[in-house]
Amino acid sequence: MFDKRLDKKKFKEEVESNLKLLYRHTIAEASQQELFQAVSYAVKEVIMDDWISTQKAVKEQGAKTVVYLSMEFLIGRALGNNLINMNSYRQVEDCLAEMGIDLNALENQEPDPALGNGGLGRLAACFLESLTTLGYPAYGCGIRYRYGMFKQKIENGYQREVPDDWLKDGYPFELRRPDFTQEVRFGGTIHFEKDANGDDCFIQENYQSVKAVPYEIPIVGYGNHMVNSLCIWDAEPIVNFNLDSFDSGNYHKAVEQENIAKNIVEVLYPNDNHIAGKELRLKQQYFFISASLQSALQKFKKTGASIFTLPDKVVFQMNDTHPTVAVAELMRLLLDQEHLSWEEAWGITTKCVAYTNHTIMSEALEKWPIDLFERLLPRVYQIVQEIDRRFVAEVRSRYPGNEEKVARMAILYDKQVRMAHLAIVASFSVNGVAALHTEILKNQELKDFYEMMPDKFNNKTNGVTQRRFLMHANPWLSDWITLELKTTEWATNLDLLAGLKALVDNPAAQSDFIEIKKQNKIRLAQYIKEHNGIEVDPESLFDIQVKRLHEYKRQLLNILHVIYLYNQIKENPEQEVQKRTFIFGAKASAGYIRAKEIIKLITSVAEVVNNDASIDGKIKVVFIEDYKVSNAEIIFSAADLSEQISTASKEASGTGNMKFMMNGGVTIGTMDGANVEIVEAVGAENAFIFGLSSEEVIQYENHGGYNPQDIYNSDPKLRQVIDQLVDGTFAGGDREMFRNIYDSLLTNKSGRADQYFILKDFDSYRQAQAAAVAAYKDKSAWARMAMMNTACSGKFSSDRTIEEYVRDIWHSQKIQVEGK
Ligand code: GL4
Repeated sequence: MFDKRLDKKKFKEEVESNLKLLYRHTIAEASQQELFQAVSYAVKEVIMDDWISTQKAVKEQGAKTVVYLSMEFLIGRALGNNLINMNSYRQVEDCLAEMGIDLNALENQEPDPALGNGGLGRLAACFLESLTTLGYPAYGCGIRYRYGMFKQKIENGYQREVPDDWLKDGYPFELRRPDFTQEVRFGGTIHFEKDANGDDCFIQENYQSVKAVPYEIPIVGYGNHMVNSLCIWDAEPIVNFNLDSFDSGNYHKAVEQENIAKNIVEVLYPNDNHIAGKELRLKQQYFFISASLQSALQKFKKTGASIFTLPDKVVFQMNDTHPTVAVAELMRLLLDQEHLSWEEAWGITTKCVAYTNHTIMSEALEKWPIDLFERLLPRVYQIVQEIDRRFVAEVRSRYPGNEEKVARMAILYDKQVRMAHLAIVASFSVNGVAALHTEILKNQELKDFYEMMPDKFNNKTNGVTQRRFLMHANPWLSDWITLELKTTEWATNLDLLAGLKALVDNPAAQSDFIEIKKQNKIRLAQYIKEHNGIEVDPESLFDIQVKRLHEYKRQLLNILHVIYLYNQIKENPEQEVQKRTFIFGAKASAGYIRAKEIIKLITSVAEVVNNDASIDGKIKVVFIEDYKVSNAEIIFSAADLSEQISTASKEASGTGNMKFMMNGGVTIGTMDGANVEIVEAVGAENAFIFGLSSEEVIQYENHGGYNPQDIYNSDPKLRQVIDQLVDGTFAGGDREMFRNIYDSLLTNKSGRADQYFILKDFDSYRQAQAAAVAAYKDKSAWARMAMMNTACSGKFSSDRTIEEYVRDIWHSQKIQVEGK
């Protein structure tokens, strides 16, 4: 239904007037970027009314607000999605076409706001969208990084990082809100003095401070006129850089302040599942947390309610440990500004904060050196000390004489602040992100805490928004679903997809489904041709692995298997084989050398395989440059096989697995993360499962690993593949290029040999691959399988996830917004 306010004539006039106002241009004179800006402002104009009425309704109805605290929000492009959620995509497309403007081309002008690394940041974005679609008052708090996730260029097969200057043309959807500026203080010294009333008053001196200025981005709900906000903080110097400084000799000071402020929000740390532990990162954390909490308290106090009712009105969800300093900052505000007693402040804080754990990777565990923490945040550190002192006393009284337990559980230990412990101690809820992950937290990683406080622990299996990853990403499939189900209601009730089960054996429906998949494969093939210059055959099986590059995600297992296939094809040139295209997309953290070596291996194998005329194009390998939210939408819809092959126990959940599933991609994967629940939903016969179980992996790990040499010696075909890493086959004769990868698999030069069980799982993966290819031969059986995946994906909507958070953790209420 066309949004009434999006009157065609008015919309056209608006676009023209925006062009004139912004650029002094007419449509004929405008560049595509200028048109994108003008159209976006016209759309924002409509959003604005709903934004205003939503904020009014939130105030009036006084419902409990969810504040999602996150260092990352990987929101992706907004124009297309806002139009989808306003139910106006097709109408605006037509309207623009009448003006000679191609909406799709304009969408491609939008920078991809990449304020996140991968799954964790994208989840935060899906959550805000679902919260809004479901009608809950909520907002996200994060950082307005000047440079987001770097852009990836592949040069000579290697990754090169290019800064992501996403703000260079101006971002039309954001709104600067200088009225809500906060001051954030770092460092200095602290002491107490008595104030005029004789109360203890806390004094901080010689500190550095910066101004935190919020920008708001509208989060548009689907078809409900509700608009929540993502609030991202920019840092500005307190002393404005002005010409007077020259005269007063303050020039240096002014420049210094400017630099301190600029530095804080300069760049997103490009690490996923890994902590760099840099001082600037702690500054970023405190900066956005202090600003967010000060601002939330101010908003609350304006209502005139007693501070003791804060937990009835707001809940702070901490997205991993990155925002955990919020625990101590909230205490600080309640103690020093509201003058509450420790017990009162702790009572409120522990009813307001909840924590989500997103990983068990040990290198991702945040621990800050105490001396750094204390120097940067002297008052906050005092508070953490007191929280620790009280908690340790509690552990001692609960487990008398068990000093080992105390050492394992303390917040301050070995000259470090353990952020996860602080988060767990203060939070009223601790959740994992998939059933298996939560069990591992309870029984392994966080066992001591689970035993002491079992009621806090709960699971919330991740989900993704079908508005972006189905409706926007796959319009052909979306239209077909609507046609078959005779309703668009699946847009807000994804369980309705189960209705498609009735069609999986229907030949006409199967051929529709196959045809839609083919169209999506053609679209991706065009993208690959344009961006990689490689021709791929849309009739071939598209086998896709897109996600961050990490050893535990095992892109290496995938490419080793490609090498194995290549060898087999070369040895048996006459044998009929299924034509396949192996597609990879992955960014490696800038400092993660092994990950970068694996990218080079993939691109090198691609080079050899794609240019070997003797295999007649039977397999092709493509590494898609710069994997990001916008091209992800094209990629998910085109997959036949979805590679979810992490070492069991390591992938907390995964969310790409869900995006593939919705779009009819069939999983080849291990029993890890949410794969377990995907298989449960779709049936083991509609997925290809292989490899060690998480229990087996954990068993091996607890006993020092296993010996990959045994496998290397007993499997000649696998040995050939491994040897090819160091015989120059894929390195133009260079025997050293992939030596480190080779060593990591066979020796324990740097850590345990084959730490991620690649050799151990290879044979089982090879069999699963063979089974998948055999199944693909039967087009009808494959279509059935793919359709079953879409039909059973209802559970993996982030709407379901959010309803569970609301039911078990947040207890917030929906609000009504009047759509005009
Ligand atoms: C992650 C997990 O690695 C990933 O499995 C999960 O789906 C995601 C969202 O919960 O969180 N944790 C970190 S750290 N980065 C992720 O993507």
